[in-house]
Amino acid sequence: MARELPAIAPQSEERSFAEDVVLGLSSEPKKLPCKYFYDARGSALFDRITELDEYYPTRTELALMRAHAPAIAAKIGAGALVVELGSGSSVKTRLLLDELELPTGYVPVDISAEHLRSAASSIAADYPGLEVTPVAADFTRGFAIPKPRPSTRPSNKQPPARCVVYFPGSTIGNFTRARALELLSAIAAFVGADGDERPGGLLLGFDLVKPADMLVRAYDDAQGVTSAFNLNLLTRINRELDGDFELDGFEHRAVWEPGPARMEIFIRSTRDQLVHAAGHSYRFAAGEDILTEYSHKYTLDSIRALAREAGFERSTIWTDPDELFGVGLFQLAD
Ligand code: SAH
Ligand code: AVI
Repeated sequence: MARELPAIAPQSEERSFAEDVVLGLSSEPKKLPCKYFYDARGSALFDRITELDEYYPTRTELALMRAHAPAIAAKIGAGALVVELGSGSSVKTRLLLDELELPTGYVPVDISAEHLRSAASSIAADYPGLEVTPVAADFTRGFAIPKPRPSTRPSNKQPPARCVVYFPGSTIGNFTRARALELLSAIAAFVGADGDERPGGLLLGFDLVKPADMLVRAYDDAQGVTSAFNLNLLTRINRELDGDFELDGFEHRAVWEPGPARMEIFIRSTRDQLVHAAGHSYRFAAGEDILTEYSHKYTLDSIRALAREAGFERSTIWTDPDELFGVGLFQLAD
């Protein structure tokens, strides 16, 4: 039986890139969905962000995985099917795969198809016994994952003992709390599907609330890599939707909003201008923003409450000594 992650976007929201751009740039205030950052160049720029001194999340999460992957793997148990949402370069995954006992398969899911294929090939080459089945999809729209192929390995003749969704990188932070709850609830249903020996779980990487100056530096780095990542969205619109954005008329902006506990990322127009894309025109006033991304930060209590509300009854959380970042294993009751 193929297993399906139900869509969290209602049918009416299943819009194309062109439709989202027309809608977002015609609305007041202007906005664009952050999932469109990730064309081939966007994925490469994100990888550069992960290496910046200012961008603490990746190195902190990697250190947490290095320290705790054995304990995480022991809690997950043998024969797990690992489904990773927003797998990107699948770097952290290796630390998990190195420790898991006879995983049944690895299913990386990412919207950035080219980047996904190259990361999946590299994992398949380095883990020869593991069945790697990349799925190029928008994970908010629901997708089916192929049934693991029976192999000659005795462990693979059985259905997976349990399914674990790996969702690292604090990508959960890019969703509002309401959307995060919908996504986590869909994941809880997905890992609790009938037919497994035991219910599975969610291994989640989430970013923690911290002083504003550290957050702003992480999203507005000195080398301007995050700025290039943000403005690449305009380059993508120019290329794919026949746009005429002049990049020197726009700038990157990153703001911490303590109320909703999130970074808000904008592209600001530096002058009055008229821009065309996807067959429509859009007027920008000097100083007018396009909201391109939210990056929500959690507390240990707020992430536990979110997971519990989504249906995960058991939680184990690991954090670094400075409590910059968290990795949580959220499980359904046996
Ligand atoms: N997991 C990696 C990458 C995080 S960057 C890490 O921890 O470093 C976010 C990743 O999610 C990118 O690879 C991007 O292409 C992917 N992504 C973002 N929105 C997505 C969506 N709606 N559906 C599928 N993939 C998405
Ligand atoms: C992928 N996501 C979790 C990153 C974040 O930190 O919100 C994307 C990012 N945006 C700017 N820098 C990094």
